[in-house]
Amino acid sequence: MLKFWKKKPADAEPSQPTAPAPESVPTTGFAHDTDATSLDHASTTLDEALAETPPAPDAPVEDEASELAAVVEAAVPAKRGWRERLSGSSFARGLTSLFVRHPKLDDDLLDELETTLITGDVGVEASTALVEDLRKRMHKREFADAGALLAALRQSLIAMLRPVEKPLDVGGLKPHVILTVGINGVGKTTTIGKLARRYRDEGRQVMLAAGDTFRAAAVEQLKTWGARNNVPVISQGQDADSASVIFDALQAARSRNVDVLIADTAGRLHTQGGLMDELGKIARVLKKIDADAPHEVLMVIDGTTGQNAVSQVRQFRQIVGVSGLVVTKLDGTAKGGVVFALAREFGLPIRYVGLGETATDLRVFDAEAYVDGLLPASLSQG
Ligand SMILES: Nc1nc2c(ncn2[C@@H]2O[C@H](COP(=O)(O)OP(=O)(O)O)[C@@H](O)[C@H]2O)c(=O)[nH]1
Ligand SMILES: [Mg+2]
Repeated sequence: MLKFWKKKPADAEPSQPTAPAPESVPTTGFAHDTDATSLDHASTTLDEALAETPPAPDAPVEDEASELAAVVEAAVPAKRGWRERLSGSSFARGLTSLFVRHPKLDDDLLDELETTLITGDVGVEASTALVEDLRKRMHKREFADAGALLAALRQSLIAMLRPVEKPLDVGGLKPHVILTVGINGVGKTTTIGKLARRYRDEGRQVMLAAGDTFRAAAVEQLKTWGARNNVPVISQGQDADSASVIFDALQAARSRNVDVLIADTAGRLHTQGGLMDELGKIARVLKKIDADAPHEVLMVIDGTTGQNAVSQVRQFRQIVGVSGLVVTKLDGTAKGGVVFALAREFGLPIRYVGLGETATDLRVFDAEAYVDGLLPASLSQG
C-alpha cells in the first residue's frame, strides 16, 4: 500500500548531496552519537528519526501528485532518457561516426567496429568474438547492407546483456538487507540515496546504516540523503566500528518493521587488507541476527573506470560474495563498454545504472534501452 510522507518541496533538493555547513553541525551531536554499541542507543536514534517522518494523510495535493508521478516513473521502466544520457559518451559517438564514415558493408567497417568496441572498454576477447561472428555472417551474405549489419550488432549486444538483466526484488523478506560495497568515489553513498528515494516512493519503509565510518564526511553525506528523503539513518560517531553500526541498524530495522535496510561501507581503509577484513566482519555479524543477511551485496562500479572495473569485482567477490552490480556515471563521458565486459566476465546481475547525480537518475538496468542509448538513433526509432 502506498504511503504518502511529508516531503520537502522538490526545488529544495540540490542536485548534489552536500554536507551541511560546518557551523550547522551541532557540537554535541557527535558526543551523543559516539556512545554507540547498545541497542538502546540505536532505538533512541531511531525514535528520533521516526518522529520526524510521520505519515501525512493530509499532505497537499501537489505532493501526492508528484509522489504518484515518481511511483509511476519507478514502476514503468522509463526507456525515455537513456539515449539523452548515453549518446554523449565517446563510445556512442564512436559507433555513430563509424557508420557515418562507412556506409558500405565491407571488412574495413568490421575492422573499425572492432577497434571502436575495444576502445569503448568492451574488452579485447568479447570485441573480437563479436566481430568475428558478424564477419562470418557477412561473408555468408546474411546482411544486405551496413544497416542490416547494425541491426545484427544491436541484437548481439543485447544478447550479451540479457543474462544480467535481473532486477533486484526487495519484497518478501523483511527487512531486506542490502550491503553496498565498492572502492572510494565510485558512487556508493549517492546510489544509496537514490535507492532510498526509489524504495520510499514505492511505499516501502526504508532505513539507512552509515557504515562508512572511515570519514566523518561520509556519515554526514548519508544523513543529508536521509533527511532529504525522510528516511532514518542509523549512525555512530566517527571511527566507530562499522560492523557495530550495521549490526545495531539491523536490530533497529527488525524492531521497527522496516522493509529495506541499506548499509553504506567504506571504500578505503588504512590498508586494503583492513577493508576486506571489515567487510568480512560486517557479513558475519549480520548473520548472527539473520542467517540469510545480507540478502544482497551490491557492488558499485564507476562506469568511467574501464577494464580496471573487472579486477575490482574479482577482488570484492572473493571477500564478500557480490550478488549484484550497479554501474554509475554512465552519463557524460563514460565509455560504457565496461558494462559488456562485466556481463561477459562475471554474469553477475546488473541491478541498476547511474545516469546522473540526482535522486531520480538511477535506472533499473534495461539491456535494450542501454544498447539503443549507445547505437546510432536511426535503428531503434525504426
Ligand atoms: N555524473 C554522475 N555522477 C555520479 C553518479 N553517481 C555518483 N556520482 C558522483 O560521484 C561522486 C562520488 O560519489 P559518492 O557517492 O560520494 O561515492 P562513494 O565514495 O562511493 O560513496 C559524487 O560527486 C557523486 O555525485 C552518476 O550516476 N553520474
Ligand atoms: Mg561514500
